[in-house]
Amino acid sequence: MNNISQHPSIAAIATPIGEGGLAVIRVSGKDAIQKVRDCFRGKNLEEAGSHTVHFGRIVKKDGRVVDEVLATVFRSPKSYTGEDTVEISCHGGVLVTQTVLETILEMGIRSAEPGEFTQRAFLNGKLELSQAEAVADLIHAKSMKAVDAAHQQLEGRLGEHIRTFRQQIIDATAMVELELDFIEEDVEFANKEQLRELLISLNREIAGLLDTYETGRLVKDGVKTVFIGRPNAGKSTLLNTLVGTDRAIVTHIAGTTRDTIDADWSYEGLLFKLIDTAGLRETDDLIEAEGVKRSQKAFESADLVVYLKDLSRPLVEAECAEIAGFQKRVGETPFLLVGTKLDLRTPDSGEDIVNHLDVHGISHQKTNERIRFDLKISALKGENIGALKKAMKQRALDNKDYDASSLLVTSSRHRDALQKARINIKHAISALDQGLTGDFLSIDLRAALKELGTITGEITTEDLLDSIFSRFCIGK
Ligand SMILES: Nc1nc2c(ncn2[C@@H]2O[C@H](COP(=O)(O)OP(=O)(O)OP(=O)(O)O)[C@@H](O)[C@H]2O)c(=O)[nH]1
Ligand SMILES: [Mg+2]
Repeated sequence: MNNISQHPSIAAIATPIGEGGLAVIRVSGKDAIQKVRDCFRGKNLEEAGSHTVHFGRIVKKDGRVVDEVLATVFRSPKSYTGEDTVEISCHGGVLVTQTVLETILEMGIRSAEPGEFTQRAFLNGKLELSQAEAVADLIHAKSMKAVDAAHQQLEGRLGEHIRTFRQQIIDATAMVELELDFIEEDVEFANKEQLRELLISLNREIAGLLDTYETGRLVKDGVKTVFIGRPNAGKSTLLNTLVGTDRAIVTHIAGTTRDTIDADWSYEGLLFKLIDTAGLRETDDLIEAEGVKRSQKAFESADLVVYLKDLSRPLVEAECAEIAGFQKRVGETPFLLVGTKLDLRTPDSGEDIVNHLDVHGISHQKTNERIRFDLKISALKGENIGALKKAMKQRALDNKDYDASSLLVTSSRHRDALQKARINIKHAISALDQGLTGDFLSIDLRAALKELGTITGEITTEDLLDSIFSRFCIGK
């Protein structure tokens, strides 16, 4: 590592604030080892080798012992940040930990900003930007699938793809620009057909990566799943059944749930952010009316909508229209129509609505598939709950599942950059097809190169780095 720069030292508590067996304080920077040595009674840390651990005491300037600790020394460049680093493991009390940190700060070290250690690691070339972002994703991961996706990115697999794309564009740009240099001589260096093939294949590969984003986003953030339906349909009962606790109040009274209720639930490694809502109905009750408004709002931002219809009640035309309305409004959003209280089903619950309406002379066209249930369940008896879980996952991921080794684009920042790069490549292809001169091609190719460079961090701005690293916790 030859591009390491050591900045003024920073320190922060790297473990969560709270009582625990141990806490870790991280100190990194050009005089980190010397400054910690000044408040450490034990081995002279300035003489300690890299990756060695030393028992000692942290002592205030007035000689008061703060705690017995273990200090691990990492010497530049072999540390997380690339700088000289000391990690101090102390007893995990809130006050003890804070006093150890304070003592270190009193030696003339400043507190680290959120993500500053990782930012230094990036600036010192220890991590690419997409890898640094994966560190935050890993910390925030709430499901095993999110952990897997973060690991793939942390291992640099996204970076590898991006570097390959960039290299191909650099080669293409070089061909085009070389030709421009010799424009007077009418020399053709770039084989147009070869160049076109290269750009088309790049376009396809970027599109392939972009295709993983929808799944990647759901894997990383969780599937926002909204249960809607009429009062008493069994929405809260289903939420409680899935999460396995009495999270939401359930009663036989219609209109029990007034506000939206959230609960996290994982299925086969995928996080679902379940949202139970107030049953939909016209009401004069101010509180309930506000609840119904919130149900609608939750519905609008859902990744998966589950409409619950009580099978113990006859289907009325108004609900039939309501279901059709929802199916229309969800558009592309995955939707499941689920019949509930299967154990209490009545013959005219809507299951056979097509036939039922036929008897009354209403045309097939109007009712066609409007009330075809995806599933019928009894949350109370546990009937078909396994099938529902499976259907929720399949519908949310559009039947696409990925294993732990799949590379997924999980960040909207990366998606945006890939989309822009792709647009530039498409422009370059049409410039080629229209027989435009190389300088047009070169502009498009360079723009694509720049977009891809922002993913790995070859191209950055201060604002971009600030917005990325402010997502981190202090001490990371
Ligand atoms: N027999 C039977 N009863 C059920 C089932 N699911 C829910 N119930 C009952 O139906 C009633 C209403 O259930 P809730 O879960 O509160 O219904 P909800 O859709 O949340 O109702 P609101 O909050 O009023 O919108 C309760 O008495 C539940 O015990 C089921 O599968 N079978
Ligand atoms: Mg409820």
